[in-house]
Amino acid sequence: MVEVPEGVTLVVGLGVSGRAICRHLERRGRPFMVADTRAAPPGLAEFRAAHPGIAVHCGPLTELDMEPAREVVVSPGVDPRTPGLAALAGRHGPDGEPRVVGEIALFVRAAEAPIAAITGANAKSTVTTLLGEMAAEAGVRVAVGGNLGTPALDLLAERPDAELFVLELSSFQLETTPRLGAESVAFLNLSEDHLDRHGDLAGYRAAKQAIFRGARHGVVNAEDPATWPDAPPPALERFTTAAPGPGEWGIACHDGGDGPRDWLMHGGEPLMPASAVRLPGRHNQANALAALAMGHRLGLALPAMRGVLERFAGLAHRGELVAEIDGVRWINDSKGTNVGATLAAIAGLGPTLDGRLILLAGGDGKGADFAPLAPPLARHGREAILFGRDAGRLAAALDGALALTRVEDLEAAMARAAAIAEPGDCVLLSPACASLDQFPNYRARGEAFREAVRRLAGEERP
Ligand code: UMA
Ligand code: ADP
Repeated sequence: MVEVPEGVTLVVGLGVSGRAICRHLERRGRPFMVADTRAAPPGLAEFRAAHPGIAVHCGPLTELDMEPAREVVVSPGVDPRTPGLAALAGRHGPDGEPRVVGEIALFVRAAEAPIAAITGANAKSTVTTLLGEMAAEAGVRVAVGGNLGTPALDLLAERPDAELFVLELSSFQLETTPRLGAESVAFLNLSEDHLDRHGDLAGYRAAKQAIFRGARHGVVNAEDPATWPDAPPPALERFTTAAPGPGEWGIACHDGGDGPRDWLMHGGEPLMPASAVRLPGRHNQANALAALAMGHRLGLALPAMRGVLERFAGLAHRGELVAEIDGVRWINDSKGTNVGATLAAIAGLGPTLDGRLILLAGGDGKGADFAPLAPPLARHGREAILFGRDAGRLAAALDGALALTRVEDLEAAMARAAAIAEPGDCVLLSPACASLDQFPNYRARGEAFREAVRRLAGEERP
């Protein structure tokens, strides 16, 4: 048994978040040690070289006596129910703080500017980026990060002058945040994801509900009651893709002088034509409304917010058109890592096609039910080409809906897609699964797709 020295903070996980936690503790002069459940985490030698005096424990957490630790700060990927941690999780120290917390708990204690935070099963990165851009456009010194981009604790050091923090927060991060105390929060939508960690949808929802703790303003999805708070903040607003009720953010027919068409609305106030939002699809208009609702609360000027919505073309790996080759569009939606995201991609694309959809899907399904994909694929799909760990479960769920082919990996899936695609078709990588069984992360999967598309383009047009 290795004993954590009395009063020392234990950092669990030597990844992106764990390293940010170490840097933060170092800046604050707080003694700490590190544990990682892997025998040899990548980058360990570099970490030891950069932090010569810091003890690092590699291996099961049950080998550690954490009792004397001042507190334990876990990385998002580490389940507080992990053997070795579970006994301490849920207990509180003399200061009333839980003994086991995450990176965001440390951030909340140290941050001096207001926080705007976004969670949901999907669209977090898109809405976080939109709101961050809107704030910057409106002249606010804003720092953007969290689950996306720069880890939250690094923002404190990189942007000491920040007037506003805009954070994307995952269920993993929220689960270990006792009280966020944000100025404005949004819970965008809920569909199955991370069930391997949270057990069921109720567990996943409960983790995300933590975003409302101490919030002064909340934005939720009128069409998705799972996003509504159990304990509502003092101010609560709703967005909808239907006509808005009083005070709601929605979409309604309005004549702005050039004939009646759909406009984004705040109650009865027209904000901008829906078609002026550059991101495609109804789901992105919902994302725009959520960002507008938060921005409005934060005092951002409407023209600045409108300008961002008119020009923002989307993040890489989210419905990204990589190329059109011989009339076939190749779209990289590698960030479609759950069923809800893939459904949104199919719903957005399907009706726009002259031909049919060829879906490339598979990977680690995280325990999700793939059955909801069958009806829209029956309507729009030519074939689903399945790869990775859960190809078999996907095939079982889609059986009878459309033609299915199982292959080993993404490369083989793309070769098959190139062979069967007809002009007017769209080849969509939206895997409904995490990538981790075959790739380091979703970005690497998206890059592999892009590379292969470039090679195909080269072959077709020498
Ligand atoms: N580790 C253990 N034991 C475990 C699990 C992990 O020791 O049981 C160790 C790993 O060996 C590794 C480290 O912890 O050394 C990795 O930690 P991590 O899995 O928490 O990942 P980080 O590299 O710290 O990145 C995390 C987020 N990752 C996850 O939540 C899985 C990043 O979100 C985030 O950007 C980063 O912190 C900064 O805040 C990525 C993500 O995939 C983008 N998030 C999920 C998602 O969006 O669906 C939630
Ligand atoms: P997150 O950070 O929550 O994963 P992203 O903005 O990165 O969200 O988008 C992830 C996936 O969700 C992408 O595949 C995207 O096409 C899809 N998506 C975007 N907006 C929505 C929405 N409103 N509902 C469902 N899926 C969406």
